[in-house]
Amino acid sequence: MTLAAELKARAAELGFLACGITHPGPPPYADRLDAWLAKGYAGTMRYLHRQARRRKDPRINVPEALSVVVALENYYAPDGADDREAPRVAKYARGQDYHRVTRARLDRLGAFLVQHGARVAHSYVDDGPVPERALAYSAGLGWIGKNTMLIRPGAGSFFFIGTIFTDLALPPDGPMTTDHCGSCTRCLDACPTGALVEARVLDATRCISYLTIEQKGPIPDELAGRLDGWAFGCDICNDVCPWNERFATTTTVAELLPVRRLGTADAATFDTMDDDEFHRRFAGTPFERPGLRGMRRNLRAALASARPKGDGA
Ligand code: B12
Ligand code: SF4
Ligand code: SF4
Repeated sequence: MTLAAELKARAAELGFLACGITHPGPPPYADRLDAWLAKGYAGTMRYLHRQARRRKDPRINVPEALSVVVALENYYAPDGADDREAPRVAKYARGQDYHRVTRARLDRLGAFLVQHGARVAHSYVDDGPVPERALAYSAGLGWIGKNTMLIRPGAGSFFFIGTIFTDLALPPDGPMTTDHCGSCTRCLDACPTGALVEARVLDATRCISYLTIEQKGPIPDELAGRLDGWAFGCDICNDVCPWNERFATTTTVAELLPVRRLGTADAATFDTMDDDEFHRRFAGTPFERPGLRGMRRNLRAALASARPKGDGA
């Protein structure tokens, strides 16, 4: 077996959904990032402007790197009845923190590379200036859907993308050039805030995920009424995708199974909670990012925007 084949077998053994290899040089479609930033679609995520040079040439992050190993980590578990009621939490945030869980598993894959002669095996998962979808695309792991997600045939898109930059020269996989969206426009039609302004272009400043997690200020009135009950993140453009409906299967990673949801009672609880209690209850969870003030804002807006039960929501 070649080293690349052994590596992919090791990734499967560790429970990763798929693993591919690409090179760390500039991806040919880096101009899409410039166009997106120029339109102001990053909103207050200024770090995306600051990191643009590194995202357009990921090798700058780890100059010794000759290859990037990309691994997909399934986080899917089906919604229970409570998950469909406001206040809703996106699936990716219901389990333990993936920055820790997935990073630790990537490091185990990195250890395999070191055992086979690598001196460098640096892993990232949503914690560095790394264009993760672009690298996963180049590594042949899926195509970029009209909802901007990396989608994998036979698997869907409910996974995290992790990368390992290594100084081993591994044979790169080719990109998947076929567009499997065809004439489907379900995600574009379903987005309640019109954030998918055209196929494969997302205006983050309109996206519920950005409004409830990334930005600090009040949610603009025009959009607050359209949250459809979401209090943290949003899964709509993934949930409606036929590739997820058909192929999403429950994760085998126990730590990513759901442990976190918000009951309706939490709206009042957040209003009366102080910072100490918030920290005690939610330290180390994704809710730390918006913080207590952000979660108060989100809960109020989510409940106010929820459709009445039985309204097909
Ligand atoms: C900023 C960010 C956001 C922003 C903006 C999202 C966006 N679509 O740009 C907000 C807060 C809205 C967001 C939301 C979500 N996010 Co987010 N996010 C990121 C982050 C940190 C950077 C993304 C970025 O650079 N965006 C700018 C655009 C221009 O870049 P891009 O989408 O990556 O597109 C590149 C390539 O896809 C390629 N490309 C684009 N179109 C095309 C078309 C063709 C034909 C080709 C060849 C290439 C190509 O070029 C682009 C430039 O490099 C990444 C992690 C990372 N380090 O990359 C996670 C990441 C993209 N997010 C992720 C997730 C899970 C989510 C949510 C599902 C969470 C949730 N449930 O609320 C939603 C999904 C919303 C959506 N439809 O995208 C995952 C996506 C996994 C996947 N299967 O694709 C990532 C990779 C994190 C991770 N490590 O797993 N996110
Ligand atoms: S995550 Fe929700 S708000 Fe954002 S683009 Fe998808 S459907 Fe629209
Ligand atoms: S819902 Fe349809 S158009 Fe949107 S990403 Fe999925 S297959 Fe593509």
